[in-house]
Amino acid sequence: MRGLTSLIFGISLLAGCGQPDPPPVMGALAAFDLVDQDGQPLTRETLAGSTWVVDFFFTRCPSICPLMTERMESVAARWPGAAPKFLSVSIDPEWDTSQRLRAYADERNLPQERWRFATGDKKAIRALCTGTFRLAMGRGMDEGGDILHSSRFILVDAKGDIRGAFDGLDDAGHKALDVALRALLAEAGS
Ligand SMILES: [Cu+2]
Repeated sequence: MRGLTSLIFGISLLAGCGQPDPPPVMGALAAFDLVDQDGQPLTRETLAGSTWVVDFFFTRCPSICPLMTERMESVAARWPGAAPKFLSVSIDPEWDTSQRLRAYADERNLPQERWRFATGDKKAIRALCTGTFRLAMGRGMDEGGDILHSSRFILVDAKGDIRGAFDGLDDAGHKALDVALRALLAEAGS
């Protein structure tokens, strides 16, 4: 009886201690076939089993990408260890070969053991960006060398479900991302 009482007490304590609800499922990853900075295949299956923070960028971006990469690095610093993992997909794949992505990550000393960079067929990248993640992606480069893209960081869980989209350049976005990540990693038990 005392065991039951303490069990009930324990459950109500858990319910009251403010662990936020896990973020709702917003969609699921469709299959894709890309290549990473090491020239290795990167597919939906590569992502399975881990929680990922995903963004779209390009290495020669004259505007927000340098800051997005810095802010992504700050997420990695706030979440040291194995989880989450990070994926940055180039929207300029003709320029951003695996070698250029690797050089970009090397130059910035980014934690590549948990951060993948992806390139590949432009149509496949467009499908992933605008179809699966519902993010904007410009059709061409403007005279300033910029290509329209989103500053959002997308959260993908270990099952390949999309669990949130956060402004990667905004402090409030990062706070919300951290809350969602905490709930998601508790749910995943990792
Ligand atoms: Cu950019």
